[in-house]
Amino acid sequence: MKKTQVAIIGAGPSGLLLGQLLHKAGIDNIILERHTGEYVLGRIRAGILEQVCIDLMDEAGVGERMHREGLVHGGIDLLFQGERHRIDMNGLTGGKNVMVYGQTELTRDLMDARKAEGLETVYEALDVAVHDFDSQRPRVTYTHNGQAHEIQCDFIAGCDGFHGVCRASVPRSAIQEFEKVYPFGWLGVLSDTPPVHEELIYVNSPRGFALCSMRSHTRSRYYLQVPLTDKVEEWSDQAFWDELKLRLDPQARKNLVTGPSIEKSIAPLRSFVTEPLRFGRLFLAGDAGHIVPPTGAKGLNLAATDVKYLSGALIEYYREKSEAGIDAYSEKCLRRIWRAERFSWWFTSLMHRFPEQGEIGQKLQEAELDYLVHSEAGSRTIAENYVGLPLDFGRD
Ligand code: RFL
Ligand code: PHB
Repeated sequence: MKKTQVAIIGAGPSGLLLGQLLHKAGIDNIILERHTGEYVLGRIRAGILEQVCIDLMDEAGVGERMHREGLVHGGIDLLFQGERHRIDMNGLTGGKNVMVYGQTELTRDLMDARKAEGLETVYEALDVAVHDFDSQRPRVTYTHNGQAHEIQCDFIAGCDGFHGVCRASVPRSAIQEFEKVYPFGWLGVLSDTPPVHEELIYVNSPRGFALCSMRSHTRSRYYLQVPLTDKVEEWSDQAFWDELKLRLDPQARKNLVTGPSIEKSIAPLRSFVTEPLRFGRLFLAGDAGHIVPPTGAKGLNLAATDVKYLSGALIEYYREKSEAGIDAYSEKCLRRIWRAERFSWWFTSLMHRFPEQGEIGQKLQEAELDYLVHSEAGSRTIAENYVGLPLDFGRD
């Protein structure tokens, strides 16, 4: 039987960041991860960090490479009716920016730091089960290399993503779930080609949404809205580039450099929130508690805010013997989560083609976009949400 203060389930960005922040504060923790480290690093996901996330990486002492290699962006382009319009996020928010730095890189930095400090992460931990979190002595059981193990802990942090075991272990009567599944997915391609533009381009076209993103000056990430029935094997690289070109403006089409894909996958789009996020001594953080459609680039950033609040609450518990922080955790997170859910849902609704809404749906979206890009108030509403609303937003 092992003992630790906080047992963390999941070695994605939430679990690793939490582990690092707790360790910095002298709080012992063990991470259990179902997959191998290479598998976790192989999942190509988020690319955009808000300032809150950047600050947290610094606080965790792992921000050095991010500042060196990350690309600072002060604006995004919106493309509709064949024309591009820049949203000057920096100018509209009093100097705020976002940073292009892949989730893979952020995860790698956190993994390396954890390894360098000799902290325990059990990869390929199978059959993880959480027990007695409604008591003072929670336990976690799992098998590793065919052997059964048990950890006794003070708290369990469920950082195990949407399909994890923690949320699923909460009695149905204690939890409420809110969900919306969108009738399309994103087909993503990663390629070692220079990005088509120096900032991101979000595209509303009658053929569907597209996004031109990047990981560096030499690596691009592109997405296409596709029907949920599409299979990734049916999309050749050539078919992907051809379709992307049809959704771009003439200038971008001319600038687009194509090449072989180094990753290609389809992700479904979902809005999902769990209430509450705390069940006795079990906490949910990141995708374990909520999912946003990726259009607003909010998923990883919300996970970072949960972790900020959770690490703060646990540090307060151990240092000051106060439960005020852990009692407030769920409510504090949910307020920010619902704001990001709203923005992500709205931006998704504005930018994607909803076939059941017909031609009038497309026309109304174009009229709304035309208003937004030509109104300072409209542009600012996009800008301030995209860079991330202040942590104390709405607190009088
Ligand atoms: P993760 O990354 O899913 O990690 C959870 C980890 O838990 C492990 N696990 C278990 N371990 C042990 N036992 C079990 N029973 C377990 N069950 C699961 C899993 O193996 C995994 O390693 O959740 P986390 O840490 O909360 O991180 C959340 C982010 O990954 C996610 O919100 C973002 O990727 C969302 N997202 C984006 N977010 C942004 O902020 N900006 C973006 O630009 C952005 N782009 C995206 C995205 C997500 C996308 N997809 C694929 C949904 C783009 C895409 C296409
Ligand atoms: C990405 O680069 O993967 C990315 C960027 C912005 C988004 C979603 C995904 O809104």
